[in-house]
Amino acid sequence: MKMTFRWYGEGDSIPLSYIKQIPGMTGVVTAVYDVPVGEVWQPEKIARLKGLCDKAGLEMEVIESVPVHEDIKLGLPSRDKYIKNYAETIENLGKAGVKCVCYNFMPVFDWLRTDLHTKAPDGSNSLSYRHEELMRLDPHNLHLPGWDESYTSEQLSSLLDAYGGMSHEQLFDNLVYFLNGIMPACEHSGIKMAIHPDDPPWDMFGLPRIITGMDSYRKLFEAVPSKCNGITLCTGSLGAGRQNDMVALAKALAPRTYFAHLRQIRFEGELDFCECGHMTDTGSLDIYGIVRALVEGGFDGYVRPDHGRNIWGEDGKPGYGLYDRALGACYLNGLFEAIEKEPKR
Ligand code: DNO
Repeated sequence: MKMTFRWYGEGDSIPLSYIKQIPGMTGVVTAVYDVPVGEVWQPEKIARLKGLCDKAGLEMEVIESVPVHEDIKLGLPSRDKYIKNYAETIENLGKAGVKCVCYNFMPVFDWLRTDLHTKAPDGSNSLSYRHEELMRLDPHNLHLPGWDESYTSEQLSSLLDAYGGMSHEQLFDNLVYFLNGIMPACEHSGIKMAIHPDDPPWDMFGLPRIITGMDSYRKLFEAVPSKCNGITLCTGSLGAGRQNDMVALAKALAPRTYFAHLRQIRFEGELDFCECGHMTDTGSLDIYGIVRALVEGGFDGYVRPDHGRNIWGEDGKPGYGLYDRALGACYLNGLFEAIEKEPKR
């Protein structure tokens, strides 16, 4: 296992030198942010980013994300051009030593929350989701921090129309078409793709979502058996679906899990949840059990602490402040060390 930390590039308020000071930190998970979605990431841009990481003594082996152009998800004729570009980006990343690429296949929107600063009694604040509030939001005017948006506000409405009536099967077929198109580049450059689950794992605003639980993964691996087709196990995303037994999922999926986003949530209603610190005792997911299941399942990928709270007066990017994620990394490192050092049972 390699512990990593998400870093939003030079625009991030958290310097690499601070990340390096977190015990056990091997590298950062980052991206080239100034290339429009769908265009090739040129070697110079990648090299610049890697140079900054090298200088800070941190590896850059995971990219989150190379965003997928909406035309690919929509299955438009123009997708072939974008798939070709994506494959070229993969080749360029492989040459720079990248080993794993995280991406998602959610139509239009990435992760969704209804409040970015829900206050806890201890004065900290975190992200939360209330389904009724979401239903009241206007999808035509929605942006959240950290999204890799491939559209402008003006394009959003026509994009929502373009998806009108798209079935889960169509979207899934478009995902398979995309993966088949890039697998040769992945195999050639030694890059493992790690699809991020839909967050939360249910349909939104009438848009289909297809990476929501065990059945999705069974279908996905059957359709694209290459070992370069793997997953990002995001406990907070999948775990928001109460039907998902996260410990069982972690165990079953460990060999195809190349990247793990480990975080805690607390259920507050059938579909409602609030994010909280990483420890098992603070929320509804068995983080200890999940880590144990990963280790016992043979997981040997990258881990990052996921969304943290804002604590100690920090006013960080929602979910991505320094302090609580650093605490999360230490907690997770402790769990991994303890479980990995147990004599084999
Ligand atoms: C949210 C993140 C997601 C993730 C993308 C991957 O905090 O986990 O935005 O980076 O879905 O493509």
